[in-house]
Amino acid sequence: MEEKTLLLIKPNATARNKIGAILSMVESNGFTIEELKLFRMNGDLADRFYAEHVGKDFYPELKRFMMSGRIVGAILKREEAVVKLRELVGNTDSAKAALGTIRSLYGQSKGENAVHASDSPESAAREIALIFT
Ligand code: IDP
Ligand code: MG
Repeated sequence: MEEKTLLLIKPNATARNKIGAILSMVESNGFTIEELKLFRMNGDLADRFYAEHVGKDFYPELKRFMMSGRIVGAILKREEAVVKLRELVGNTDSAKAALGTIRSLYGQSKGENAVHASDSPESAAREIALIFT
């Protein structure tokens, strides 16, 4: 079934001019870009977007990182979009991400891992509503 998911290109990847390369990978892998947005995340949006992580030991670092620069948001569409994008993105920790995945190519660490991808259709709907209001 055709499905939507949310991709965020995080500040470490936009700062390194990898927006085009990452969007190109996504399009080459069968995703259609339905909507696209370049923006900055403020603290309030970070807390709402990452509600499940607020209070964890790494959250202050994550929040600082996500507020540190430009972010690209993309609504992507294809069959099984959520699972297929998570596969293309790879493991959270860039060092553990499989060869050829976005995080293996453009991530620098577990925190600065180049992209976000929704982890379920429900998360995708919630996150799309937060970013594309
Ligand atoms: P995911 O992005 O692969 O779904 P989550 O566990 O949901 O991974 O974590 C959300 C984001 O928080 C990660 O993408 C990463 O940027 C950051 N993060 C997760 N764990 C750590 C950590 O141990 N140290 C620093 N940052 C982390
Ligand atoms: Mg997650």
